[in-house]
Amino acid sequence: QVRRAVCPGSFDPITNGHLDIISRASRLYDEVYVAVMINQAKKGLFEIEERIDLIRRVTAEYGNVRVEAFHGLLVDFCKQREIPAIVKGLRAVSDFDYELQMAQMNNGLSGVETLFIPTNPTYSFLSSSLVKEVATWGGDVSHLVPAEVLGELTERLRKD
Ligand code: COD
Repeated sequence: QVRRAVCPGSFDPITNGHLDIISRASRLYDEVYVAVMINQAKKGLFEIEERIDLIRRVTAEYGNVRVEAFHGLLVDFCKQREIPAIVKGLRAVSDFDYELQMAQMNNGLSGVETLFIPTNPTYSFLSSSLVKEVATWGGDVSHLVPAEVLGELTERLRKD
């Protein structure tokens, strides 16, 4: 039996913090899905297709990671692909409140389990929104995102 898990998120854009969790999950499971969840209320900096393209480029080396977009409930994404486990990174206690709620809701909805991986402390302060804010004002984020993302980010913010 193939062991599958999903790492869900917005990934607008993917950071080294996300990548750390995805790479660690890829060592624990046979197949890891990265689900780019579509939230129509939140217009991002990157289009969904651009986010997917960036994630594919930076996870290609792992060999067992598949990247897909999804519009709907995470539990339905899991059901359709027979994925029994959600893997999330925990940055700090402050993440835990909301993550626990979502984990319990998802388990109640469909029985899917959520597993937490403690963030590499190097990335415990890192989020996509802070990266965008710092980059907007010319701050150096080169150590916080993969090189592919840095290139796109600089280009994008220059255009806007
Ligand atoms: N270090 C380690 N892990 C990190 C870091 C970091 N620095 N930053 C983020 N992560 C991990 C966390 O596990 C985080 O949850 C995940 O990456 C994604 O992060 P983001 O910021 O890209 O994504 P969010 O927080 O916007 O994602 C929320 C979801 C899209 C997962 C959630 O809203 C969802 O499941 N939506 C689908 C609709 C649904 O099913 N709703 C009901 C939920 S009960």
